[in-house]
Formats: sequence, structure tokens, C-alpha cells
Amino acid sequence: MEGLNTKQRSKSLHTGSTDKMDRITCIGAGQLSTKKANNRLNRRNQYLNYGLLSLASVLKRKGLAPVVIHGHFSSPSETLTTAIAYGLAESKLPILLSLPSFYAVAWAKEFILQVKALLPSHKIIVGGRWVVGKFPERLKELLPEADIIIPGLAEARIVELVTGTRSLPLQPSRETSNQTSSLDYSLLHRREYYQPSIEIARGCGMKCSFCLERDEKLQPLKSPDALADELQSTLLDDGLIEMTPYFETSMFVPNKHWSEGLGSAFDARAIKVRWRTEARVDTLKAELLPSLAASGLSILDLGLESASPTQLLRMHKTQKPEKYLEKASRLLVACAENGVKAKVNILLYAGENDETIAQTLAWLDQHREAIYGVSVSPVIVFGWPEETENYLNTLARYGATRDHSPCPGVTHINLSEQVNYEDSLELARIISKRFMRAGRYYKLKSFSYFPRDYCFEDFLADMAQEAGSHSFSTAFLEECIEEVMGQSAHTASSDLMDCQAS
Ligand code: B12
Ligand code: SF4
Repeated sequence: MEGLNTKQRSKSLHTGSTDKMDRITCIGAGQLSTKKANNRLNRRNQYLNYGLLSLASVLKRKGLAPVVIHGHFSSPSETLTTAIAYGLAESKLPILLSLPSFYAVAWAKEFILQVKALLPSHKIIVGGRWVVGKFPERLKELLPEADIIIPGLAEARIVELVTGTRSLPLQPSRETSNQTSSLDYSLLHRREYYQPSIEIARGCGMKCSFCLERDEKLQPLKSPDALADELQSTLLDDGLIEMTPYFETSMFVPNKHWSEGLGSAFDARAIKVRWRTEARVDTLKAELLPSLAASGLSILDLGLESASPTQLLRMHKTQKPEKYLEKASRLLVACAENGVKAKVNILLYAGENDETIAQTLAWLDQHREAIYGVSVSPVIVFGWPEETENYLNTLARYGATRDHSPCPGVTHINLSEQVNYEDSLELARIISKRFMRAGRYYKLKSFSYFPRDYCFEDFLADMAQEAGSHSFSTAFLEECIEEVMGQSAHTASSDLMDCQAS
């Protein structure tokens, strides 16, 4: 495995041969608070904006000098200070500001105002297709100080945008560039702290009613050789927590040739890596698990969503719920047999009632041995009013009503007469706690989202400070510690155990 020198990398980002006049500052907008409970643990999540990193990688390949800085849960001013250290003030090129979700808009607004106060002539280009949608003018109303707002994917036009911003209209582009790009992690500020994402496919098109990728055509998987080459230039072996990449795709549908090819591509390069990906329960073939596990598949996120046939039909998740659930069972068994940890995602949907919830719980209980953890959320409606009206009307047919909007673009709903918005949050917490324990929660998060220097002791200390606000169980903490830390568990200080009380 190629051992990359991270100190050298960040030094070249700061001072290297790059003329600071050519610096392109790419900012991943952060959040002023978290989507879920605004507690310490949720604020530790370090979500990589790999769409932005993809754009920066294109710019670098064209000879420009981008740097990618994430706001995460830092203040806009702190992020601006970092950008200035990278040469923002001396640069003549525009700033790229990426909005990964509607929750990031308030942060972005503050950031733009601060930039404009300090550097009034600097242009700011804003993008992020999940927020801009088909209505850039709506976002412009919220961010009037932004110079240009760009809808859609942007690899094919980013160079033009950065080097000739004035001639561009505020119109949706017809271009698509739905190909995955290889990500250059050397452009990422504090890159060594991120668990890497490798993009292996875009699109999906499976028509689930709640999902924005429902009509985006699925692209072919990146070839095993291209994936292995990208991994080789990405992975660091540096004494921090092991790098365990996430292979990003909305729908992982490999065939036998791809699954076996991955193992061969890794063997040819002597790559040993534990990786994670996400799949539907009814499209990933259980018989591929042995070869995928042999090439390092360790965690599989499964969008089961529900085990109530009624709810599955309402979500348009499947037309044949019984078959769907059968396939899900088979896949879970295959995961367990091959040592792959299955994390199951559950969506509480419109029309939910005692019966539908009982069906889902009974199914999860029945498969408990094969499930490593469960993550539960109520459905949230995202989008501008023009985009969501029809969908909200559809949900109303199942008894759902609008509850409130915590910020523009986000609508929380009462799922039914029986389950209002607050109940849905409580239900989500109860189900999560029933199937997710603290140790496993840490392992799952640390595999992909916690910074690579955030160890289990830090987690336990954070957890103890805010006992009670978590979506996992803190019962059987001693066993959890043993599961995560093995025999050295007994060295974990006993006062950490006090938080078991919650
Ligand atoms: C993978 C994924 C994640 C990953 C990676 C996120 C990431 N930022 O890349 C993780 C797990 C970390 C994640 C986390 C969250 N996610 Co998410 N995620 C997705 C998913 C499945 C795919 C995203 C994707 O398409 N990436 C691929 C890249 C290539 O596309 P891209 O990021 O859009 O980037 C392209 C364009 O947008 C554009 N672009 C982007 N930035 C800029 C900037 C400029 C200047 C320009 C010109 C263009 C441009 O160019 C890029 C390259 O072509 C989607 C959609 C889905 N099917 O559910 C949800 C989705 C985007 N996530 C969502 C949410 C809500 C979240 C969270 C808030 C949830 C949470 N638990 O807190 C966090 C927020 C994370 C954060 N702060 O970044 C919502 C967003 C809803 C909304 N409209 O607000 C979505 C749509 C899912 C849903 N519920 O419907 N997510
Ligand atoms: S399978 Fe997943 S990514 Fe595809 S439309 Fe359904 S929820 Fe969205």
C-alpha cells in the first residue's frame, strides 16, 4: 500500500508552488445545528461533501489550484479564517460554495455575508443539486448576495464557470455529467481525518416516492481496476484509526463478474481494505456475499424502510412486498454467514399506525441475530413548495398532515391521526434503542463518519455528558466496551460506566 505523507500534502496545499492568485476556494457549507438531536455526538459527524471534492478534482486536473474546506459544525467565521490561510484574499478566482442540504442554507447565508464584508469584489458561485432543484431563483431569494446559483451536476461545466463567470445565465443547464469522477484527496483540508468515500456509481431510478433519485437513471459501476487504482492513491496508513472507505452509490447492484473482479484487482495491487456500501434489500444478490466479503465488504447499509406490506406499497418501495421481505431475509442471512455487518434503515412513513409498526418490529425481532444495528427516521419532505405540493397531497391520502417547517425547503409531517410528528420522533428513538447499542453505534460511525482520531474513550466521555439524548441504548455498557475494545476493555476507566444509567 502506498504510504502517503500527509504532512507533505497539507504543506503543499498551504504554500506549494501554487500561486495564491490561482487559488479556488471550495467551501462545503456547514450547519448551525444538527438535523437529529443537537448533541455532542451528532456534532462529531464529519460528513464529506464528495460532490464538491469531485468538482475540485476536475479543476485540479485542468491545472487550477483548488482547496476544499468543510464548514461542518464550525462557525462560518472560523471556516473563513481557514480559507484566508489558504490564500482566499489574494485569489482572483471565484469561491465555490456547495449546499449539501437545506439545513446548510442558514450557514451559507452567514458565510456569504462575511465574505462580502471582508472581500466585496470576490464572486461566490453557489451549487448543490439537492437544494437548488429546478428553482435557482428560489434560492437566490434566500441568498441574494450570492453572485451565481447553479443547478444540477457540474463536472462538465465547472472549469467554464470558474474562469468565465460573468457570461453565465441563471438558468438550469441541460447538460448532464452523470459519470462518477475520481476524487483527489490531496485537495481536502485536514484530509487525514476523513474516512474516504469512493464514488462507484450515480443515479438509481427505482421510483421510491420519498427519494429524489427516484427518476435518475442508474449508471454502470466503476470498474474494479479503476476503483482499486483510486483506492491506492487515497488510503493512508498513518497511525490514526484504520481507513475504511465507503463505496458511494445509491444502489449497489454488482454482478458476479464485478464482485470477483474486485477481489482480483485488490490482490493484484496487494490492497487489503475493509469497506462499506449501501444497497436495496431486493436487488443485491445474496449469492454474491462470499466474494464481496472476501474482497473486504464489512458493513452493508440496507434500505429496508419497513416490514409492513402496506407501508412498502405506499412508499412505492416495491410492488411485491412479500417477495421483497423474503429477499431481505435471504440477504440478511447471507450477511451473517459471511461476517458482513448489516445496518438496517427504517423509514416511518405516512399512514403509520400501531399495526404497521408492530409488523415492522416483529420482522426486525425475528431477524435480530442477523442485524448489527438499526437506524430509524420519520419521513421528511424536502424541496421548494412547487416541488413538494403534489407529494404532500399524496401523503395526505394516507392521513398525513403538514406539521411545521424548521427551515425553508424542509417540511415535517404528522404521519397519521395516530402518530403525530412528536410521536414519530419518539418512536424512532424507541426502535433505534431496541436494536442499536452504544458500542455498535460507535463502530458504525467510526467506520465512516467520525474523525479518524476520535476513539472509543472520547465517544464514551461525550456520551456520558449528554446521557439520555441518544438514539442507541446504553444498557449492557460493559459488554459493549468489550465488543469494541476486546480484552483491553477492562482498562476503560470505571467512571465511564456511570453513564449506563440512561
Ligand atoms: C450520499 C449521501 C449522503 C452522504 C454524503 C453526503 C455528501 N454531501 O456528499 C452522507 C451520508 C454523508 C449524507 C449526509 C447527509 N445527508 Co445525504 N444524501 C446522500 C445521497 C444518497 C447522494 C448524494 C449525492 O448525490 N452525491 C453524489 C454527488 C456527486 O452529487 P452532489 O453531492 O449532488 O454534487 C454534485 C452537484 O450537486 C453539484 N454541486 C455540488 N456542490 C456544488 C457547488 C457548486 C458551486 C456548483 C457549481 C455545483 C455543485 O456538482 C456536484 C458534482 O456534479 C442523497 C440523495 C438520495 N438518493 O437520497 C442524500 C441527500 C442529499 N442527503 C440528504 C440529507 C438531509 C443529509 C443530511 C442532512 C442527513 C443527516 N443525517 O444529517 C446529512 C448532511 C450532510 C452534509 N452536511 O453534507 C437529503 C438532502 C435533502 C435536502 N434537499 O436538503 C438527500 C437528498 C436525501 C433525502 N432525504 O432525500 N448524505
Ligand atoms: S432504491 Fe434507494 S436511491 Fe433508489 S429511488 Fe429508492 S430510496 Fe432512492
